[in-house]
This record gives sequence, C-alpha cells and structure tokens, in this order.
Amino acid sequence: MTGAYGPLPRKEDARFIRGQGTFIDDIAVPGMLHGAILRSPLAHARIVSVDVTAALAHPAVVAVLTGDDLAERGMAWMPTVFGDVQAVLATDKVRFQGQEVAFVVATDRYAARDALELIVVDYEALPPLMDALTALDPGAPVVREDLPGGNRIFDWSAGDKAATDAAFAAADVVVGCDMMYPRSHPAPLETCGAIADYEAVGGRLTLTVTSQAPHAHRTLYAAITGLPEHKIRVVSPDLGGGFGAKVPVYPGYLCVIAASMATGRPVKWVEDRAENLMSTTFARDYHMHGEIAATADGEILALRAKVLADHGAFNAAAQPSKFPAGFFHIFTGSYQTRAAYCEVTGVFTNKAPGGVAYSCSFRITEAVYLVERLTDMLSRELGMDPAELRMRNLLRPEQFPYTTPTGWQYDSGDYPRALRLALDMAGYDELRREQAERRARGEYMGIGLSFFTEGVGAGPRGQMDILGLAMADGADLRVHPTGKAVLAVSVQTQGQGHETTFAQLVANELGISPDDVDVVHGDTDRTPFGLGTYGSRSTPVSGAAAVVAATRVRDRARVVAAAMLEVAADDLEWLDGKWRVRGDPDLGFGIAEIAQAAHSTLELPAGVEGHLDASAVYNPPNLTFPFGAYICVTDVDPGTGEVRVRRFIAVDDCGVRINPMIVEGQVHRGLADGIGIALMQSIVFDETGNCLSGSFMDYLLPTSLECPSPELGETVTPSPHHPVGAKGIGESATVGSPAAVVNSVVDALAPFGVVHADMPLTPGNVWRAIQGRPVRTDLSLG
Ligand code: MCN
Ligand code: CUN
Repeated sequence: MTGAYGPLPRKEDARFIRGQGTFIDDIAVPGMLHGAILRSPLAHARIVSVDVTAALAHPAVVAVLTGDDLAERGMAWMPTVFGDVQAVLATDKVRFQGQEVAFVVATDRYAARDALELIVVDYEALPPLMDALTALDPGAPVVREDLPGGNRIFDWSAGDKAATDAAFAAADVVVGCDMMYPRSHPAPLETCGAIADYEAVGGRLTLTVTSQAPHAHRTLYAAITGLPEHKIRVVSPDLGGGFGAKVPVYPGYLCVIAASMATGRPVKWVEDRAENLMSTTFARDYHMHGEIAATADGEILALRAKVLADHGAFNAAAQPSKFPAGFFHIFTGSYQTRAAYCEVTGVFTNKAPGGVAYSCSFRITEAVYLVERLTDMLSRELGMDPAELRMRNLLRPEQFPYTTPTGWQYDSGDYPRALRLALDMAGYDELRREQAERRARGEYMGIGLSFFTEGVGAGPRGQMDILGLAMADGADLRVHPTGKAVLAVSVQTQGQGHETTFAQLVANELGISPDDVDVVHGDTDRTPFGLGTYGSRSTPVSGAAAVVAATRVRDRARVVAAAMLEVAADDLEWLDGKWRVRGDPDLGFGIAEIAQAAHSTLELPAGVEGHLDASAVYNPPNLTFPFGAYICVTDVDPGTGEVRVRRFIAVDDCGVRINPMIVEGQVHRGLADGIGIALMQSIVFDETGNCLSGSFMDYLLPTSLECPSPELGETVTPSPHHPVGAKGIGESATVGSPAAVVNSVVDALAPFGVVHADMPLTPGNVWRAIQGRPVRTDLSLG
C-alpha cells in the first residue's frame, strides 16, 4: 500500500522559508562565552613553546587552553571515527596547516579572535610531506612518529589476484590508465560549530553540535571526557547541509567541552569558511591505476586497480572499521566481470585529515569513476559505441541477487531498462548524428555516459561497525489517544527532508495523514540509539526501523480493534487504512479510533497491555543497491578550454520512492555536486604546505549558470529485503555524475587524440589536454 507516498511538499520548509530554522549560530545560552581556535600557519613543525600570557591579559579573555591544559584533563588526543587518534590541540608537532593549537575563550567572539594574535608560538619548521606519491620513499618526512608504520597507514586488497591475472593474460584487449580523483570538500553552506554547557553539580554536559550522528558522537564524547554517557546530551539542531562534513568529531567540539568545564560557563565556537575548507573533513584524494581486460568483441573479462590513498595527517576516514578503503572494492560496478582484484595503500601526509566524506557512499564514488572511465577507454580502443559496450556487459535482471567477484551481493536491479530509458530520453542516436555534423564543422560536442551501482544503508551488524558500534538504528513510535503520532529516530537530517518522508513512512503503515506524524530527531535524550545519517543509510536503515515500529503499532491495534468489535483478531484484515472484519469491510476502525479505545476503559483480553506505542531496532540484512544511467552532453570551446554542460539526463532507480519530489531534489543536488567536482573543484596545496583553497574564490561551487536543468527519469526495482522496497538515493548523483561529465569532455576532445584528462576539467586543464600536455589537479600551478 502506498497511500501516504507521493510528492508531498516538505513539512520543514514552513520554518525554513520563513527564516525560522534554528541553526547552531542562532542559539544563545544565557551566560555564554565564545571561543576561537589558534591554528597552525605551517603544515609541519615542531612546537617549541606556546606563550599565552599576553592573550590571558586581554580584558575580554576568560581562559586560554593549550594542548598541555587538555593533557591534564586527559583530552589532548581524541579517537577519530576510524580509530586513529588525532590531537585536539597539538602538543608535540603540528601536522597540517590549520591544525588546532590553542583555544581562546572570551566574552565575545570578536575579542576571542583578536586575542588569538596575542598568543606566541615558537615553531621549528620541518619539511612537509605534501605529495602522497613520495610518502613511502626512504627519507620522506615522517608525519606520525607516534605510530610504528611510518607514513604507511594500511595495505589492503580484495578479490582474486591469480584469477584476475589469468583473465588479463587471456584477454584480446587490455586498456589501462593512471587517474587522480582530486581532493574535494563537501563545503556545506553552514560551517561546523558547537555549544558546550557543562553543569558541574549534576555532572551533566549538554553539547549542541552540528552532527549528522548525535548518538555516535555522544559515545565518543563519553570515551574522551570520561563522563558517563547517560550524563551527556547531544543535541543536533537544524543543519545547513552536511554532505558528510558533519559526521566526524572535530577538535573544536572537544575544545568547547573542555572550556565549559574549565570556566563553568557555556561556551560556543563556530568556525568560519576558511577554517571549514582547510580543517574539516575532505574527500577523495585517490591516486588510481586501473586496467580493464576484454575480448575483441567487447566482453569485459576482468578489472584490476592499484590505489594510493592520501588520508592526511590523521586517519579520520568516516567509514565502517573493517573497510580501510571503504567500499572501493565494489569497483566492478554494474558489469559482469569474471575476476577482479584491487590493492589500496593508505598513507599519511601533512594535509588535513579525513578521506571519505562528501556524498561518497564510502569510496564507491572513486570506484564508479574508475570503472566508468575505463569502460569508455575500452570502447575507444575497440571502436565500439560506449552505450553498446555497456549494454553488452550490464548485469541482466535474472542474475539478481548477484554476487560480485569481490564479494558484494547486489539485491535487485534491471540495468538494461535504465540505460535504455536514458538513451531514449537523450535521443542518443540523434545526438551522435549531431556530434558528427558538428565535428565536420570544427565544433566539439561531447556525449558522456556513466552507469553506476551504489551500496548504501550500512550495514549488516556482523560486518559493519564504527568504533565497535554496530550500524543498527532504533525507532520509537508513540501514538497518542487521539491517534496523532510521534516518531523518534536516531538519524539526523541535514536538508534531506526526513520530517516529511519519515512521517510518510509511518502514515502509510497506519493509514493516517503525514500531518498527524511528527518526527523527532537530533537529540540523544529524546531519541533511541543509532549510528546516524551518512552513506544514504537513513531510509534503508532508520526508515526500515520506523516501518517495523509502525507495523508493530498496527499489530497492537489489531488486538484492540478485535475487542472493540467483539471478534477474534484473526477475523480482522488491514484494508485501506483500517482493521476491518473479513467479509464485512464496512465494519472496522482506523488507528485514531483504535488509539482512543486503547487508552479508554474498554476491556481488553488478558495479557494485552493497551496503548499502541512500539519501538524497533533495525539490523539491515544487506546494503541496498540503487543504480542509475546518466548521460551528459557538453560543448567544449577548444580555444579557451571552456566546457558548457548543455544537457544532463539522469535515470535513477532507488527502489520504491517515498517522496518522488524529495528524491528528485536529491538528484538535482548530486548532479550539481558532480558537475562541480568534475569541472572546478580541488583542494590544493603549494609545496610548502599552504592550502590554496581556503575560500569560495578559490574552491568553486557550481551555480545555476554551470548546471543545466536536468532531465530526470526513473525506474523502480524494489529492494527485496527492505520492508517497503526502498533504497537510498542521497548520494547517487554525486557518485554517478562526475564520470559522465569527464567522459563527455574526453569524448568532445577525441578529435585531438585525448584519451583521458584528470579532474577538475577547468578551462586551463582542458586546454592543456588539447595541447597534449599533462593536466594538473594542482590548480595552484595555473
Ligand atoms: N527518499 C525517498 N525514497 C527513497 C529514498 C529516499 O523518498 N527510495 C528520501 C528520504 O526519505 C530522504 C531523502 O530522500 O528524505 C534522502 O534519503 P536517503 O537516501 O535515505 O539519504 P539520507 O537521508 O541518509 O541522507 C544522507 C545523504 C548523504 S550521505 C549525504 S552526504 C547528503 C545527502 O544525503 N547530504 C545532504 N543529501 C543531502 N541533501 C541535503 N539537502 N543536504 C545534505 O547535507
Ligand atoms: Cu560519504 S558523505 Mo554522506 O555519507 O554523509
């Protein structure tokens, strides 16, 4: 039944469009102080001394914290979400430009900022390690002498090496390429921040913080501060976008906690844009070598990849702990390959930590880019149309559930249908004709395809955890006597519309209106435990928990309805939103009437508790595997290297759509991300370690001028294991679209003999590619 599903306008917009949202910087607590962070100007240096005397003498300054002060509280280091440790305030060394060194607390924000300049830090500069490709060279600067492995974080592999090598040896055609997925940044409109309010008498800490995962945060704060977890309340208010940046715990959050403990007053810290771009979690930074093997008639036989992953100065990759390279080993994508093998080595460098987040599906972004670029190269090598090559190799509907050579089990899909629809919508044959005509006239038009499969909704509890916490999520559903419901969930929305879609999920099960369901989230005191929002897991996991809780409410309602109707519960069936007597459907009650009766003096059978409230914890049996077919049409000016995205056709399949309008909004957003990543974004450093991308003048965001109005299509292949057949959608378009854009630009440049060009395809880089010169992800080099 899908009565409450559909394109319902978002409930939360009533406050957002009136400017009545409550974001971190809207919140003021009585008596609140303001913090500012002193950050390292150097990428790599020993700290000789930190002198805060002059800053403390500033009339508005209440306290200054250094790493040594935190060490006294046992808070100088914190575990990262991936189980490394990261300095909260550096004591021994600074390891990236922008690293936190001291925290000033003052009566106002401006004074706190001013006082930063009064702190004197004596640094002894060390040579920085900025190029991951040299990290393992003998004699390379060592970033982490606190760890035994030198700059090597991990070596990891997946797949069957021998079978893959054999398939390559037997292949007619092998194509390979080095490609770089540049370091990018999620850049949410709202930066990160927190307000800590420690109440010493009761020993209670309230932390209001920009967090996509309030419960996981709370457990971490308990571990770091030593405060008992039940005395910590984490509140995540409205978030102005997260895109992954608000998953990790950042040093600033620990600084406000320590400062509130030290001063006995609430302390707020909100970072500025430069701090956000330089020091919060980045994404990608993958140096990849990929190879694809095929028969002469275009049957893909095998794939292999070797990756060097730059994780920055601390390993803070926000991903399940058994997967040091995330889900990169899904890199066989949507095709039937017999064998695959990949090796990933992670290294430390003197850059800000992070390494996954930005609508990434745990590195599936990089994997999709790799396989989709290789597929296009193969089609060029074979002289076979890229659509035809893909159609020939796509998994067939009858192959699902499908186990990939690296061990993923895809739940469901009809890939050829999605690709056919995209080709039809694009008018593919006509586009190719137009391209040929234009080429004859010296015009450079590109048509780029990509087909992606994602795995979202982490994860089965035996396989996926963060810091030992299994990735399961709870839902509590209360139904008041009048039949109005309140759903409390562990995930937190950052703009995805959960207050609407989660209400729809419950309303659909209970036969009531979504207006009658309020969604509570973002407050650990009011919601059940769960690991939070990332990896598009809210709908697959928390949404499933909500549905299970709602079906439990419905089951309870059945017993009450039977008592009301004086029939056996078995004689009732759920039909059109009511429990009705089988064979006499006019006789029945809806949830509102049953809720009232459940709270009344109606006599219930022995053992029946009354009240309809129910809860659930959902352990997903598998990920859900959404997929899509994208086509990007570009026009490239060979004189200036400028790329114009003319059309973007996107067919997405995320199973059953709860709110198609929200789903389309998610796709629009992700396509803009992908266009930005492919054409203009890269966080870059000079060789001395200066981050050159600390503002929106340097790190460019795509606007409506660069993004055409996308043409969206859908197919619906329900997930067989999700209670309502839904798969996640939140990251699909970010994951799937960069390859389509790059494939399109490279296709446009084919007459110049260009077979590959690394992102970002800025005018300068496109021009270089045309000239046959190496393109640079390092935009600093002009
Ligand atoms: N939805 C639906 N039907 C489906 C699948 C999803 O109606 N079959 C709805 C959902 O109920 C939800 C939205 O679409 O309202 C996204 O759902 P889902 O795919 O479950 O993703 P999450 O809610 O877990 O959101 C996380 C995902 C991630 S990981 C990033 S990063 C990202 C993204 O969502 N960050 C965003 N989209 C974002 N959108 C906004 N506006 N802001 C961000 O920071
Ligand atoms: Cu990887 S960015 Mo989202 O999963 O929060």
